[in-house]
Parts: sequence; structure tokens; C-alpha cells
Amino acid sequence: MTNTFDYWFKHKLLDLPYLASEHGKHVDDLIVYVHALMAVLFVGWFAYFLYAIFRFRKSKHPKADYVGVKGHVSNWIEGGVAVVEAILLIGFAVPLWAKVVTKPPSEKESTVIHVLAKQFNWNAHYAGPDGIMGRQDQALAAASGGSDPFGVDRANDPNARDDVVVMDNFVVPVNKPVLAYVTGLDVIHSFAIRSMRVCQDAVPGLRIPTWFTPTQEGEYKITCAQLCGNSHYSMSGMLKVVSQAEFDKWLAAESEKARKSTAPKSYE
Ligand SMILES: [Cu+2]
Repeated sequence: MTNTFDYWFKHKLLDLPYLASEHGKHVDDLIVYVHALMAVLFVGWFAYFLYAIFRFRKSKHPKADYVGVKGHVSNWIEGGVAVVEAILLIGFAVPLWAKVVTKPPSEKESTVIHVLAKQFNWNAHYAGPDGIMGRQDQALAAASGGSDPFGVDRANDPNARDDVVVMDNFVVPVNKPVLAYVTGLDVIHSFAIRSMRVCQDAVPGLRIPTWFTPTQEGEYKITCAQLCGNSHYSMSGMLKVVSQAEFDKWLAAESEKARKSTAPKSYE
């Protein structure tokens, strides 16, 4: 750890989860800043509270004053606070936010996956070694009697034949952006990988991109962050982050498996 205090504050004091993505540091920093700001406000207001208790104690003010403040100083102070807050918001917060909100990485430089949440598991569709996502057809989906929840059209689309569909066990290469298009099949779920600092609602009918760059190999839990039914608690998967070479090997093997199990004899 580069900075021991930073580590202690985030992971011992605030108990933030293990961090394994590139942008995650900024998420954690924001959490620290918000805590620091709240600490300043807490100490400041508490000090003022103690001051008020002392300043207006009963022994010095036996009789209540029902008139209160007469001057206009407090109005000016209130107005001043409003102006300062407007400057903070318009002058600093909005421009900073515009800088922080990034565009998704290009599909070319990313590991692209289609993520489909359904009661109660996580499914991913990979393009396979050819890098081209095969056609998906609702009529071919598992819900309509097909073999996978996406309805990958292996019979009619040549680009679909090497595609890979996995359930609950996702694999991605390290140090390369992952671009996930998240959707839901039944109710609203939420695709959450805490170590990647990613959390995106999976909404039926919407295809929402979310992205992150894993920086460390390992296994990270995928959970559902939206109460989605009676087995919501068990809706978890695993994101395995491996080297590029290991990923290519895995994808090729899964692709081969998919070809063999779904291809009619004519494809062989
Ligand atoms: Cu869910």
C-alpha cells in the first residue's frame, strides 16, 4: 500500500471493500471527502451547540426573551451562505462532475459482454473468438423453449456459432476495460461487483452500458443489489479476473464446447 494512512482510513476505519478496479479509487476518495465534510460539520455545529448552552444559560438569563434578534445581520449572513453555496455548486461541483462522468470505452478496446439478470442468476453473452456478437432472438430464448436465456441464433447467424454464454461464472482479462450491457429478463435486478465499485440496475427492456477496468487478478463476487424476489439473497455469481492469455484459452474452450453441444451435424 502506497499510503498507510489512506489504507487505514478507507479499509480499517470505514471498512470499505477490497478494491480491484481502476476508477474505484475515485469512488473511495469521494466517500472519504464526504465523511471529512460531515466530520467538520458535526464538530462545528456541536461546538456552536455547546456555546449556545453556555451563552444562554439560565443563571445569566433568568427571564426568557420573546423578541429575539432585532438587527438584520442574520438575514445578510443567510443570504451570504446561499450565495457561497450557489458558487460552490455552479462554479465547482457541476464542472468537476462533468469532468468525472466519462464516456464508455470503445467496444474495440474492451471486453464486451451482454449481461442478463433473471430470477435468480447472472448470465453473460460473449462474442467468442471472432469478436462479433451473434444475433439474439427473443423467440429462441430459454423462456420461449430455446437453449440459453439470450436466444443466441446459432442456427442462422454464422457469427453466433462461436459465441459463449455462461451462467454465474464470468471471466474477464485483467487491465482491459470491461464494457457490460446490462439488462433484465423479469423484474429489476442490479448488477453489483463491490470490488470493482460497479453497481448498475438491470431493467427489463433497457440495455444499459456500465464499465470498469479490473486491475488485479482474482475472484470477485457478483451480487444483486435490488431486492428482486424470494431468492434474491442467493443471486450471486463470480467474476474471475485472469491474464489475457488465460482468458483467450478459456474463451476458446468455452466456444468449442458451445459449438459441439448446440451445432447440428451439418456445421461440423
Ligand atoms: Cu436480483
